[in-house]
Amino acid sequence: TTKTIQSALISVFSKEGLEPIVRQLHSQNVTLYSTGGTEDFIKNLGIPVVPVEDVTSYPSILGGRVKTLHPKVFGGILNRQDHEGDVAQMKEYNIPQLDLVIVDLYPFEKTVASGASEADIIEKIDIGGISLIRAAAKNFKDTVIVASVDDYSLFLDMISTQEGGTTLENRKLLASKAFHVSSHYDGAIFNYFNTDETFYKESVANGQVLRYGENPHQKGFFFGDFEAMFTKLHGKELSYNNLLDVDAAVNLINEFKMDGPTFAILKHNNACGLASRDTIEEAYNAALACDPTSAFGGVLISNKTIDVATAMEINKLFCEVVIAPLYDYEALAILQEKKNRIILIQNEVELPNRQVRTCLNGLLIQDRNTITDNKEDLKTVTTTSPTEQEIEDLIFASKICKNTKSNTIVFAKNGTLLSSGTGQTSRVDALLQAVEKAKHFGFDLTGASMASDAFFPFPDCVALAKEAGITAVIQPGGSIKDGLSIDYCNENNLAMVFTGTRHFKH
Ligand code: 93A
Repeated sequence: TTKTIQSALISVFSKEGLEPIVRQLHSQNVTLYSTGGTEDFIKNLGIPVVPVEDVTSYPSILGGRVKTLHPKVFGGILNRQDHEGDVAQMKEYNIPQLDLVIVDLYPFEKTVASGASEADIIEKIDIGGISLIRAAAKNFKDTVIVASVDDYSLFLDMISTQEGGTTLENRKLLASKAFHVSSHYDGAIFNYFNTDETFYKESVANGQVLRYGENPHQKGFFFGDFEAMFTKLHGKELSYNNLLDVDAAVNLINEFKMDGPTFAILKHNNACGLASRDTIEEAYNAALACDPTSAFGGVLISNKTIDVATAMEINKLFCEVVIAPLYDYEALAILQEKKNRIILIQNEVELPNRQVRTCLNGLLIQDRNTITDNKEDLKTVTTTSPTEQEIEDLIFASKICKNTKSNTIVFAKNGTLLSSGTGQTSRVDALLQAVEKAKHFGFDLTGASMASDAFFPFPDCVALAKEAGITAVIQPGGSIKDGLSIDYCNENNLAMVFTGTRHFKH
């Protein structure tokens, strides 16, 4: 069933596209009510129109800020026609029925974009219009709302095919479009008010203010419970970059929780040294030897208590942060000799299961990568099987690989990271970088193992690895060209295992 329209309130900022609607409504004998500018426009078309002032018995006041905000207007829109009390009050207060509301809001966004002054922008916050839209949309059972020029043709189609009337379905659809307009409009106003300054003021209240962000010209905050994860024993305030490195370090060392003494050195969130040995001092020295150049100013992390001997070795190096589960009393005294060095105890606290980062104008959320490759997951795909030592080294290399920026290739031998290629745009580049680094720091890759965070798209990686002296390879597998890499390995006595788990990290 359609409901005919007998009266309409029209209040539009832009008069564009309005003429055909007004003419159509006039031809249907609809009584038109209107505000100042719109009223003039309709009058100029030679169509009769009632000024809204005649309804309210009030002029437009406060420079137009209050023109439709009146019980006689809102009563006409919000009354329920099947409600006895409403019907009685409409009579009692002499409120005219308003069946249709057409609004085009003050152009708030356009005014902001034009670079207008704050006063001009504030004046373009439509109050009456948005209220008309919300009221008419709320009462869609009885009232039709056209809240945007974009809906003019839809509305005209509706009434011209239904003898000037609308169905309940029509009105509900227009109401939903109207709330879209109003929510977008208020969203734009919120965005205007929610400047960086208000954002940062809120952040100061809730987060930890950092000296700056990634660079000195960027502000930075940390939201989290640092004290739950670490006991800070010494040193300056942690910076934004320190926190990122500490995060990378903790994720990395957690892979070696169950292993013997293991020490890692990180720079720019990647391991530049990592080794497992019988003592933590030996592990530290082996980790440092991997790339002593990068280790300068790095973040150091140990999976075991740091003793005096290790502390004395560490003291020879300039490093930003040292993290360990515990420190021998005298070892701590030694490490504290450097005033700024940050010394942290890593408490036994699980990291959250979800990872969040901004992306475009929203967020990306994902589960933490909790899969650590282990012996049981390995599937040998070559005729040559890896030796027991190689299996150890493959797992060892894979744990480092998982915690290094993609694309990455890791070379390891006897529980030592020999070199890696990190954050390269091609896997071959990562491999070549790793080969070069190993050469540069005097490592012989003969008999070493190689880990790759993702599959090899072509057999070039295994060929280059073989040339460098690699004898065992670990990778997820899953390329359509896996067969070519496997064939190459078989022809050249390389052992290769598949894990089935990709370890991208970006
Ligand atoms: O300043 S307002 O927020 N106060 C009002 O009471 C009011 N009523 C309608 N702006 C108000 N309007 C807006 O005026 C409408 O949303 C429309 O954008 C404009 C139409 O004014 P005119 O018909 O005088 O050109």
